[in-house]
This record gives sequence, C-alpha cells and structure tokens, in this order.
Amino acid sequence: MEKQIEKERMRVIYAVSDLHGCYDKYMKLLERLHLTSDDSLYILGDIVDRGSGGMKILLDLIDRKNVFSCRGNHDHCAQILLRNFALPNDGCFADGLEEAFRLWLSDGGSTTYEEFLSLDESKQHAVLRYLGSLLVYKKLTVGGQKFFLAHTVPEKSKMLNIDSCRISDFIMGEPEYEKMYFEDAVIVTGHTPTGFIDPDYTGRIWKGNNHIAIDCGAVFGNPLGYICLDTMEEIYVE
Ligand SMILES: [Mn+2]
Repeated sequence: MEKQIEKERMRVIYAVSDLHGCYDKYMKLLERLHLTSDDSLYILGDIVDRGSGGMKILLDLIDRKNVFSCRGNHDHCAQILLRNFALPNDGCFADGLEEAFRLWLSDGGSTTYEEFLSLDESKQHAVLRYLGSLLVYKKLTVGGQKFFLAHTVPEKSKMLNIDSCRISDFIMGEPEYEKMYFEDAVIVTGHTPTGFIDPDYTGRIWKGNNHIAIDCGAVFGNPLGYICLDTMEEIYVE
C-alpha cells in the first residue's frame, strides 16, 4: 500500500529565473528541490552575466534531463558575442557588433567573457550549443491551470497577437504588470527585479493580474525565489 502511494506521487513543476551566475544559490536550490525524474524545473532566462558562475551553471545544466531553460537577453547577447569575439580565428563576421560587445561587457558580460575564456575548447563549444538551444517561451498546463513561461513578455496588445511577436519580445519586452493579459492563463516571467514593479516586493515574488514575476534580484544580494506551479508555494534560497 505504501509503495503504491509513493508511486502515485504527482510530478512537480518549479520555476526560477535570473540566476545571473549565482552558482552557489543555484546549487542550494537544487539541493532543496530533490528533483525526481518525473519533476521539472524551468529556468526563465538570464543564467549568465553579473555573477561569476554562469559558465559553471551552464555546464551543470547540459547534463540535466529535467531542467529546461528559456532565453534571456543576457543569454542571447552572450551566445552571439562569445561566438564572434571569444573563439580563436573568429571575428570575421563581427563587423558592426563591436559596440554591442562593448556594451555587453559593461552590462555584466565581462565576468561571463572571462569565465568563458578559461574553459577548454570542447567546453566552450558545449556552452555555445546549450545557449543556442534555449526556449523562447513554454506553454504548460499544470493541474488544469494554464501557464505561459518566458523571460519576459511584450505589452498586452502585442502579446494578444502572439503569432506576430518577435523573439526579442520575449527576451527584452516590457510587460504591463498592471493589466490582465489572459483570464484563463497565468504568465510567469523574470527579467525585472520585483522591487522595480513594487518596492514593497523587493526580494520577494510578485503576483497580480494573472502574472507572477519571480526575479527577486538574487545577484543583487536578495534571496533566489522560486515557485512550485502545482501548489503556488513560494520558496526562497538565501
Ligand atoms: Mn533580463
């Protein structure tokens, strides 16, 4: 009987975002979750930049079968700019990217760039392949509730016509948190530290208008927050 109950344990789905190279908090999160092969964790982008452990996180993610990652603006820049500026004999297609490279380095990319250069060639290619495989967004139904997961979403009028959206809308769009986009689906995003949505929510998950914002600003010294989509429980890793 006990065995049967164990067997019927539901799969559990979690979401976290904006790890920004915080390798220690990422490892603590995994220790807390005890993911079984039936469970899933979705990382909603910005794995790299600012913190110094982005490459270590990516190399760990490559081998995990039940952790899925969406594309954030920092991951997107890292993929393009590392390929053009950090690989030997490359740079021949980098014309016009120099300004983007300089801006990226000053916006948190320098730690990623240095960490990438310290990897051996096979790991560099593995990291670039993984960055190239990131999801733009993911639609899920959990316990009958629909979810839309992405690094960010564009304004409501664009989002309601999703087929005309561009990839950039989901990696650097500006959500209208004050508007309800969908009656029947919950949007989950990172990208904007919750303290910028409402200062009262600094370091905590923000919820409103069928939208859950989960970037608590872990790289700025706040806890790493994550949410269980089955129970809506919020959990925080210091
Ligand atoms: Mn972002």
